[in-house]
Amino acid sequence: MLYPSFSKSRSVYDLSGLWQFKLGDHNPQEILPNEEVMVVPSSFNDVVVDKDKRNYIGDFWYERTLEIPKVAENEELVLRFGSVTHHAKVYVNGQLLGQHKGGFTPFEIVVPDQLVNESSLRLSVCANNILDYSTLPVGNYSEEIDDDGQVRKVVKENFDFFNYAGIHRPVKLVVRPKNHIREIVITSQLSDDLSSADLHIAVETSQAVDSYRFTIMDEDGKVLAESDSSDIHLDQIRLWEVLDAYLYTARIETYKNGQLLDVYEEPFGLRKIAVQNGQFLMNNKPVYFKGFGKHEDTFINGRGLNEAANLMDLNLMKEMGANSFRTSHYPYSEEMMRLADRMGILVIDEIPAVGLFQNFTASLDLDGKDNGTWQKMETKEAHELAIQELVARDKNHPSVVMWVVANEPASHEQGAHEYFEPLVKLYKDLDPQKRPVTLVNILMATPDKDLAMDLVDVICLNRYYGWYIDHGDLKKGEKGLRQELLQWQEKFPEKPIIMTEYGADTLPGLHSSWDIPYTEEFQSAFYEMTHGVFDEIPNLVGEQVWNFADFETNLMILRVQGNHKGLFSRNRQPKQVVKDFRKRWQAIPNYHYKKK
Ligand code: BDP
Repeated sequence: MLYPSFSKSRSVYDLSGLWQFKLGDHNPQEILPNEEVMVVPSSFNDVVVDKDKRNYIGDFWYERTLEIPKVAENEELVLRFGSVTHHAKVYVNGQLLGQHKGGFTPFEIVVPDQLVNESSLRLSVCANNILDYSTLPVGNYSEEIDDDGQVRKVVKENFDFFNYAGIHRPVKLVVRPKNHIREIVITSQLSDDLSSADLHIAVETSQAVDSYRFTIMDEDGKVLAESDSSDIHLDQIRLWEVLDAYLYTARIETYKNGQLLDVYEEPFGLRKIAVQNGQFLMNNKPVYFKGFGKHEDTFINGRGLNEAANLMDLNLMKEMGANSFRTSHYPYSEEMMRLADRMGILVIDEIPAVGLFQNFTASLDLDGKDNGTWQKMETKEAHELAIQELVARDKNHPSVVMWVVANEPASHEQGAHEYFEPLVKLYKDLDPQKRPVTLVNILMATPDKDLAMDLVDVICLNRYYGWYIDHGDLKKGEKGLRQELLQWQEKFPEKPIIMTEYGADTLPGLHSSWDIPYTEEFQSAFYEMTHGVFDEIPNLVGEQVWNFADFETNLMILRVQGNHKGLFSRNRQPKQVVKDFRKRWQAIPNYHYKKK
C-alpha cells in the first residue's frame, strides 16, 4: 500500500487533532455527544486518567466533521488510516463504509461519489480493543459480571506489554485521480561487483493507462534516468549501507490520451542481502547486528505515533554504535520505517504474532511441556492477513532486511511445524525481494525440542540465562548459554544466529556490592557475561538487547510499573550500563566482525 504522499495529482489533508470520543455504545446515525474529546493520533488509555476507563475493553468511538475539499469529477476522495488498534469500522454520515482487522497496518476507504457531493462529512470510527484466540496479538478474553449486574469485558494479555488502543497513527484525507497508481514494486538486480543495477519498477493502476514515464533521481534531485520502460539500468550506483544510507527516488507518471493522470514518488535504496555459510551478508559483506528489541511506547502517547521520540531513539542508538532494531512485537509506524531508511538502520520486521503460547502468562514453567497450543489457537486467518499486509506495506524499504513470522510461539509443541510451514512460504511467495524469514524462538524451545527452526533462514533466539534461568547466577548462566548456542550452531551450521532478546530488569539508582538482580551492577555483569559468550560463537552474528527502554505492561507479580529491562528508562535517561555498550558497540564494526 502506498504511503499517503502528495504530488501534482494528489492532495493530502491531515485529520490529526481533537475528535469527539466515547467509550461504549453509540449509534452512528446520531451525532456523538460533545462530552469527551480525544487526540488523534494517540492511545486513549493514558490520556483519559480515570482508572476504569484506562483499562476499558470493548467498542469505543471517535467522531469529527470535515469540510470536503474540491474533488473533480475524475477524482476520488479517500480516507486513509495509518492504524487503528485493533479493529475499526468506519462510517460516513452514519453509513458503514468499511472495516479493518489488525491494529498495526494501514487501510483506506474510498468515499462514495454521492457523499462527496455533500458539503461536509461526519466521520465516525468505531474502534475495538478485544483480543482473543483468533486475533494477533493473542489475548485471553472473558466476560465478568460487575456488582451492578453489568457485563464487563476483560482481556488478559497473552504477552508482556500493555494493550494500548486507539487511533494510533495519522488519519489522512486523500484526493487522487480515479485512475491512479495503486501499487509500486521496485526490485533491483545488482552487478557482481555491485557497481551497477538493473531496476524493475512494477506498477499497478486502478484502471487501464496508455503509458508510463519513469524518472530516477539521486539524493540531490538530479535526474539519472528517464524512460518509458519499467526496466532501467543505473551505472555507478551508490549502495545503501549500514549507517550510511543512500536513497534514490523513482517518480512514476501515468498517461492516457497524452494527458498526465497520476504522479507518485517512491524512495528506494540499492543493496543486496543474502544468507549463507552461517553469515548474514549485506552487499556481499558479513554484517554484525548491534541493537535492540523496542516498543512503540512513550509517556502519555502510549503506542500513539510519537515522531520526536522515534528520532531521539534512533539518535541514541546511533550514538551508542547500534545499527539495528526489531519491530517487536508488531509493525511500527510507516514514519518510523521511513526514518530507518533515511538513517541506514537495519530493521527486522515483525507482525503482531505474539502470544501464540497457551498459558503464556501463567507459565514460568521452563520445562517445555506441551500445553496443546496448536489445537487451541484460531489465528491462522489473522496470521495470513498480517503477513500479507506487512509485505504490501514494507516491501520497498531498504531498511527491512528480514521478516519475522512470530515472536516466541510454542514451537516446541506438536503442530508447530505444520502451523508455520505455510506461513513462512507465504512470506517467501509475497516478498518481491525474497528477504530471509525468521522465527523468534522462545527459551523452552531448545535445539532438542524445537520443531520449527528448520523452516527459517536465520536462528533468532530470546534467551535469559542468568535471569529467568539460573536467576542471579551468572556462572551457571554462562555455561548454559554457551552450551545452547553451540548446540544451535551444530544443528544448523549454515544458519546465522542472532540473539534477538537478552536482558535483566534494572531499576536505575539501585546499587549493590554483590551484583544482586535489579541493581545497575547486576545489569553490567549480566551483559559482560553474555557478551563474552557471544564473542566465542562464530555463527552468532548479532545482539539485540531486550529492551531499548523500559515500557508499560499489564499487571503481573514480576512487573514493577512495567518492564524494566530497558537500557534507558521510559523517559529515555540512560542506565549506567549504556556506557559499557557504547564502548563495546563503537569498537564492533558493522561488517566483518566475526572472522571465520
Ligand atoms: C520475552 C518476550 C518479551 C518480554 C520479555 C521479558 O518476547 O515481550 O517482554 O521476554 O520477559 O518473553 O522481559
